[in-house]
Amino acid sequence: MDGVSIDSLILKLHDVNGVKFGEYKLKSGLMTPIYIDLRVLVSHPALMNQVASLIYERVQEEGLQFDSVCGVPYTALPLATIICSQHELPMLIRRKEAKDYGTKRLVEGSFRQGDTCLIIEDTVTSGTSILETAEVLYKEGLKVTDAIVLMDREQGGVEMLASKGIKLHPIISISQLLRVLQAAERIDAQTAQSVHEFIRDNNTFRPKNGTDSPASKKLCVKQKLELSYSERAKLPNIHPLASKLLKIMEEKQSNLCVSADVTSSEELLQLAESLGPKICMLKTHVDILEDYTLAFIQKMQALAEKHNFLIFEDRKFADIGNTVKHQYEGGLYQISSWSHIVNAHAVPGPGVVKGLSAVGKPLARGCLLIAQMSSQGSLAAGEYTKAVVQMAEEHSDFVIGFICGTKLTERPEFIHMTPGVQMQAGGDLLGQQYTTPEEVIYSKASDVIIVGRGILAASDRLEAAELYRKSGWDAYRKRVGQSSI
Ligand code: S5P
Repeated sequence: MDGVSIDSLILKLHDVNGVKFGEYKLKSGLMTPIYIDLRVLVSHPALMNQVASLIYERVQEEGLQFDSVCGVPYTALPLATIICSQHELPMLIRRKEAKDYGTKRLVEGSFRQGDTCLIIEDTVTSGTSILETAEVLYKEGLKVTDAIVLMDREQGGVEMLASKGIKLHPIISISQLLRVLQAAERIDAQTAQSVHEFIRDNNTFRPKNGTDSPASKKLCVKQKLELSYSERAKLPNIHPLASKLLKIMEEKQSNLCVSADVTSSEELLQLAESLGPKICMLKTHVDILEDYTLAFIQKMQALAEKHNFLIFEDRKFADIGNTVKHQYEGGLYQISSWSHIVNAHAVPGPGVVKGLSAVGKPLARGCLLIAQMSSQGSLAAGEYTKAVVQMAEEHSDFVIGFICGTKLTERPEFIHMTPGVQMQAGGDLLGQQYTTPEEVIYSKASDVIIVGRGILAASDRLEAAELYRKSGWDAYRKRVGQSSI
């Protein structure tokens, strides 16, 4: 499925009023700035066919195995019919109410106990409609492992269904929809922003940060409402590099990134060799090295391969797009040629991401935006942080996450990485502030701890790295409910 056909589909859905902006009241009474109503599709047969084809392409891309297909009544019912008819797939119909005569069946069509049924839906908010349909199918002895949805409002449906064992494959996300409509000047930046905010503030899956009581927090953990690193690695919209990182983390049981702030390349290589097995990522400040050479960086890359970690050059780009492009690609260090991940300040505006992306995207690199800083008096806070999150959402084809102190978005595709970590809270004389691995990963729900002097200043660096690895990993297991609390 190519981006062009999705983009054109989004514009057509907007043309036929399938997507509307304004003030609309939801069933729940909540006012929403965006209203998606795809019931209108039945009046546009060409569009209907295009949607059906995209859904079927997705089925093939994912290599889904199933015995029958069921559309969630009513909007997805004709979509399922078209797909099943065109590809000669057996279909099932779920009745909304059992008829009061005859067989009283809730599911029409032939099937065997233990058969797998693929669910098709037009729009997902919380995922409840899909779950209701799945529950009716379960009662008939059917299995449901996957569901495909045309439009995902990104309000927690993917996560909720994953927690119930159903993998949801969205074709269009609301962020993509907003991006395309804004690029085509169908909506302005303010409208896009208000929808982003609404989506962010109305996640149906988990109570908002700060408002949940300790008891409900505990409940969340116990019910395993949070996706594991490996579940997130398989999310349909995830950036390949974020997916790779999450897989490494799970495989090595490590959410530790060592900040290798040393000035000799020999020492850096020694660190990478000895701590390599303990870490998911090695962070460098290449410009503090006194003896940088091409041969050194090649050795570094070989060690990253050998020990399966990613390299993150903490360059903190912060200039106009054209300048950062050169800084990233050229000069003495040619960072883009060896660093899997770089980071950037959002202060110049989206141009900085566009400039870096022009170089990094073709190389399958990724970028972290600095949304918060660990240093005392940091100006990266409040509205600025919110704007950074929005910038990341609008460039999720290159931005894979954030440098931050706490989890900033419920979108599980984004990786949160936190510096300023030591076993004991405190700080240094130049404004650095430290939090513990437990606090960062468990309480603040970040994903990766970045540790420099906590390890570098230890008499036994390997032993210290193992302590941080274990502490970060235990906190993660506790968070996702893989250990007792
Ligand atoms: O807000 C930040 C962002 C970063 S990337 N605070 C930070 O400390 N960092 C970096 O993390 C910083 O440049 C340093 O390389 C590392 C923290 O090192 P430590 O020795 O204080 O753990």
